Amino acid sequence: MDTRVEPLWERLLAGDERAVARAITLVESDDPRGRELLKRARPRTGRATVVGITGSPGSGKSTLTDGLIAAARAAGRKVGVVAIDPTSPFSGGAILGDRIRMTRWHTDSGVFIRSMATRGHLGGLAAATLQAVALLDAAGFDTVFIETVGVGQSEVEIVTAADTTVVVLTPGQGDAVQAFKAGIMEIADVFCVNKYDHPGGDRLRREIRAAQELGEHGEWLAPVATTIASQGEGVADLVRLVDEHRAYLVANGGLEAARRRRVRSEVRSALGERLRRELVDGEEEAVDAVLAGRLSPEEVVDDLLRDVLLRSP
Ligand SMILES: Nc1nc2c(ncn2[C@@H]2O[C@H](COP(=O)(O)OP(=O)(O)OP(=O)(O)O)[C@@H](O)[C@H]2O)c(=O)[nH]1
Ligand SMILES: [Mg+2]
Repeated sequence: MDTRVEPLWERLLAGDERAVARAITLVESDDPRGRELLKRARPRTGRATVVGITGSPGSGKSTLTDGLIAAARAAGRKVGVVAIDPTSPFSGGAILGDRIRMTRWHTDSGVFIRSMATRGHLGGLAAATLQAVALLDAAGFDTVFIETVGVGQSEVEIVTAADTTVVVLTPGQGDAVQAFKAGIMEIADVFCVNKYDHPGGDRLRREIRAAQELGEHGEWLAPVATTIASQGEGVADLVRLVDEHRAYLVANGGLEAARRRRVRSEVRSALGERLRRELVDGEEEAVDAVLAGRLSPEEVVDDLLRDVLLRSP
């Protein structure tokens, strides 16, 4: 076992991008070699700055990320990007927009970009994503961006596991209200009103402020950047606000908390997925038992859980 991962491990530690790509694939498919690499990588994590970027489809997340990559590169940092591609139930494939908008970095060995489909993660999407982040961290990537459309429990779980979460909103879609309802306001460390060239940007900014005054917040009140990402406008300001949040975390012991959240998300996602997989086997039988009046749903759940425990290694 060890002999098989050894060369890959060495290359991973040296920051070799192809080794990182291979390791992530092994982890995604729940391969024992992936597990071994992760185990070795774990003690070497905790250095990277992890920034989550979330917002509705087409709000400009990738364009903004592109600008954030440029700033990080200018500061001499190595950058990893993990973009979650919502897998369309119709096309069955991943949307390639994320990659396309960041192609200019493909020749830069200091930038690693990976798209992950939302489907087909045996260990859970949040777990697989955060494990990819851990591998990048161990491989010496200084900043890791996670881009994700802010819908669905596992996506929110992923993005709240970042050190700093940027919520991207755009004018003219009643977005502040929607975001408020979807509980996305609370996860923002920094807001970004993108497409500020569109009408209604100022109004959206005011709506965010108003919503913040109503809601609860701790010491840190998420600031609002206004950007025209496609023209690079305001991106420097966004970078500054993200850096300020980082400095705030450093000064308040918040990085430890973020790291803890990250590992918790990973464990929770992996546990949920494992249980779901194990339970699915006995599900139909359980439904039959309830339908036939032999057992109550609660009794069926007790039985299923007992079976899982008996089977677990
Ligand atoms: N007018 C205007 N267009 C923008 C701005 N920022 C991005 N765009 C455009 O909006 C479109 C979507 O941008 P992306 O960066 O791909 O958005 P995204 O949120 O990553 O999209 P998904 O990953 O598909 O959810 C592209 O055509 C961008 O060029 C902006 O500030 N103003
Ligand atoms: Mg995108």
